Amino acid sequence: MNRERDSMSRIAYVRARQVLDSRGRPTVEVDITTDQGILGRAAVPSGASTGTSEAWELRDGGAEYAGLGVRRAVDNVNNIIAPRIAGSDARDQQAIDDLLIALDGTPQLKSLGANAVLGVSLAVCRAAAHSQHIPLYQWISELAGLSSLSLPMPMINILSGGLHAGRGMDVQDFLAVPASASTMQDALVMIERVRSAATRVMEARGLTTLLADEGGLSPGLQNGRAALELMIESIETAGLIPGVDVVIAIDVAAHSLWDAETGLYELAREGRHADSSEMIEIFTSWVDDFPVASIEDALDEEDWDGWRQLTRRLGDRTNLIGDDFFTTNRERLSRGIGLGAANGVLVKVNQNGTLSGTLGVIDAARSAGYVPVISARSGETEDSFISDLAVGTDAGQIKIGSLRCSDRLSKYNQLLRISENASLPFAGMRAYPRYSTPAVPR
Ligand code: 2PG
Ligand code: MG
Repeated sequence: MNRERDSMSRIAYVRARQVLDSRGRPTVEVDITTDQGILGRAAVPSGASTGTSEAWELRDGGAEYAGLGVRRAVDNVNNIIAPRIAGSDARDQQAIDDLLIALDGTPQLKSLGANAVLGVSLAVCRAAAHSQHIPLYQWISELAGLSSLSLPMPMINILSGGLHAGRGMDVQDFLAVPASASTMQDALVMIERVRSAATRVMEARGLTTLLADEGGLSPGLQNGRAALELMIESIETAGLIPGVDVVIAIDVAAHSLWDAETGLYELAREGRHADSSEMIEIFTSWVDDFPVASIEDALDEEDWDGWRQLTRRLGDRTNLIGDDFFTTNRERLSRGIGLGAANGVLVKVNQNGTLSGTLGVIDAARSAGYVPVISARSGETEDSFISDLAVGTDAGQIKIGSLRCSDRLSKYNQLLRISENASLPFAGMRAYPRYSTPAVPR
């Protein structure tokens, strides 16, 4: 390593500020500048349906922004973290992440705030990539120790309910996966057809076409079956074949349905409660009757036994993804793997708190045969880091939101830019080994 390269990656300045996310809520943005004036900037996302074990978002309390300000986290970056990492080489991602965790000293990063820590961790990574004049995804792949990269298959929100749409439906998201797409461009063309068709179908039925937090539609339907039928009708109206061209993914976000007092899932729109085994029956009937290739957070984050039963029942037919269930946390994932609970993991950088920790979770998932899905949060910014993360880790899948709103499109557009590198293959349905296309299309 020569001296010039050395100083190019040396951190000179660290500066955090409070900016606003896609819900108009404060979040942390961090600038890292190297000795040679190269800038790495990153902004931190934020969830609405959050898992209890997520790394800790430090909020100010008080009156401004209803207590959601992040000035304390910003101060922690500027006053505590900055002097400790100034002079470090931005390419030493693992060492810097380790230092951040040690500086915080709590398991959930409660003292500095995971929003402070993550902002620095991601900005360091970008500064290192820029200072070496290589694409961010390439630098991430080097950090992850991978040589094969790919463009991920997207799962794209069409209909939303739960905490993303005023609880208009019990289930949080119904997403479309463009199964027959052979390129990233193809994938987006197909899903935009489905998204527009859904709008037309809903208008014709007199349903509201107002947007949910991630740009999906929020029809406010009474049960999951009605939403699945609307998905099928939208795919067909788009001139595509359900189960062949487009398959369905679901994010139940069951933690927000769980009533800890009764130990039951509250399906408020249906006007009933269900226990774990009744929930599993419901999902089995959906998988039997519709081309459902992936179900996320089908059960509550502490319903370990339910998850095991669910995986026994459906794990060889569909992807079962843990979001709040695993919270991008190595210990929770290892416990799930040990129990045979789920077969995939949602990966959210802010649930973990550092980039290195996130890469460790992806690696652990892959070693156990669990499929990773790199995911945005419902509160996002223009930062497109996760697009490069999905490519650089060869994750095979990404979940960003609908093809609406610039906070979502910044990430799809970054995937389009990355796809100009013709040497990168499109992952296609590689991450859905359990799904089999029906012999006779519906
Ligand atoms: C999820 C995410 C993204 P949130 O539940 O998977 O859809 O939502 O960021 O609100 O947790
Ligand atoms: Mg989820």
